[in-house]
Amino acid sequence: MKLNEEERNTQLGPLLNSGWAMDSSGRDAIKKEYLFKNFNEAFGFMTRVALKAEKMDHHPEWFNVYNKVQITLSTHDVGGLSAKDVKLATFIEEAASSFTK
Ligand code: H2B
Repeated sequence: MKLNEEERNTQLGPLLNSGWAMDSSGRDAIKKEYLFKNFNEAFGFMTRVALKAEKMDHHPEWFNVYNKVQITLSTHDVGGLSAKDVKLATFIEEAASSFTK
């Protein structure tokens, strides 16, 4: 199910205040760019996220160049943002914070 307005305020709000942004193309998706010290740190982070994504059966759209990882989250099955995107984004925030920049 797509997030309703109340869920957007209460659940999406905190993420939008911590560097996540609505997709600028108007698509119902959120995105954030993370920078790491080097490729090793970036890929270590991506590995943690990949394992979580497999467990959740919910996968990020992402792009990596060296120490940069750009992530977009949306739920393809519902054509927009769902609770799974909030859950994965929250995990991603935690995972990123465990790597020193
Ligand atoms: N990831 C994302 N981001 N959205 C989905 O709708 C989705 C997914 N669906 N991962 C899952 C896999 C589905 O395609 C499989 C068949 O369970």
